[in-house]
Amino acid sequence: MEVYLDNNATTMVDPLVLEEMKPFFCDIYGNPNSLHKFGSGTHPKMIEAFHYLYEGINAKDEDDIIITGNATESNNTVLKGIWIDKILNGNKNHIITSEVEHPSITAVCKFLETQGVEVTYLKVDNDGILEAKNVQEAIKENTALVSIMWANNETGKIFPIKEIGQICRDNKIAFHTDATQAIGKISVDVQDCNIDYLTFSAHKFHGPKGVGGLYVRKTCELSPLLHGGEQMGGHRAGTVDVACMVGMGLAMKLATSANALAFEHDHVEKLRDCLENAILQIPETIIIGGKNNRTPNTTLISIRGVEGESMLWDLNQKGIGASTGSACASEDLEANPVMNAFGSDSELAHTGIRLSLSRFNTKEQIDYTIDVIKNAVARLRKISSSYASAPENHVSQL
Ligand code: 7TS
Repeated sequence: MEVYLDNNATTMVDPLVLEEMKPFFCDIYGNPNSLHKFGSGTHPKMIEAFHYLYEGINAKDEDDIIITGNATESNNTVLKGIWIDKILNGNKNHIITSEVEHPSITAVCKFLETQGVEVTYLKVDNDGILEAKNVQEAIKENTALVSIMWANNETGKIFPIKEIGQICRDNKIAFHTDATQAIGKISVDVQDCNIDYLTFSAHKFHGPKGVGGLYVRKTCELSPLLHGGEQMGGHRAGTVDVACMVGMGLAMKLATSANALAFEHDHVEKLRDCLENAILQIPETIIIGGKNNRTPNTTLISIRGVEGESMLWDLNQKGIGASTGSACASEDLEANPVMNAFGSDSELAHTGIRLSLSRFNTKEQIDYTIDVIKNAVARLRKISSSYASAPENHVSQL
């Protein structure tokens, strides 16, 4: 059996989305900026896609959504745009973010620090939660931007975005949230949460890879990252990938409808809990960050005595795809930085596996995965020198 449990890395394109995209490769291939009918033929579906994107995050008509290449580009656009507008050409010099953001935020912040920008990296507590009051306390006279993710990609922990949005609004500070892992899993509403900039990426919600979006509230215009033609009203030059944009629009509609979000809660979350509870029956297993306040599809579990990488190998042999954490950080075998941020000891940090589900997973797949994991734990603990040598583990616990 094949089981894909790495949906926080990327998702399968929904077959309906694929069908929607197909005509834009051969039949309706004009450049949307051309004046002839080949170009304008692309417009109705592009307008529809924009409509779905606006509706999906509850943007107002007068706000902007810029189509980008991915979440990484959206995040870079916000941070570097703010740097140009408010720091290089303004009188501010401080950015607030968290220490558990995706590298497309933290690596940009590290770069900006080399340019003289001051960055505060807020800590999360032992449950992986960031408190809104920490944002309030970090604000200074010269704070240009607060950038806090909506949901963490490793743990699924949801941050208090509405409260942070209110704090930023009260202090007249621009607020960006990376909602890459929130869209399609929980309700995302830019108006309700006072958001100025919001990042999303189609391939995380069953759309195609290579396309993302950046919501920009009216009155919060940014210098563009890419200068060139007048595409996207000059906010992001370069011919848009029409097929991908149209696919992203439908993917957003399918992922954010009331029915879809209910299904995440009623189906995906139940499968995740079933998987998680079965693993928790194995002694010395814990959910990193605990069970509260998470996206419905994600669990990050530590199994004592079992290296995350070894577990992944066993799972892969049995047709199951999972992760030790973010694929973006998995080339090196350093302990997972997000787990370190939680104050986990080093063993815990090396033993995490992230299982992230989607609406396409089934109960049969989860039952199969539970069996495979139980057998893998028994095997790997038996051959683990550190686990087997601990006197308390001499009696087999499985
Ligand atoms: N922001 C968050 C919160 C993410 O989880 C990711 C990808 C990105 C930005 C970057 O997205 P992209 O569209 O530019 O690729 N996260 C992961 C992950 O957790 N495992 O692999 C990729």
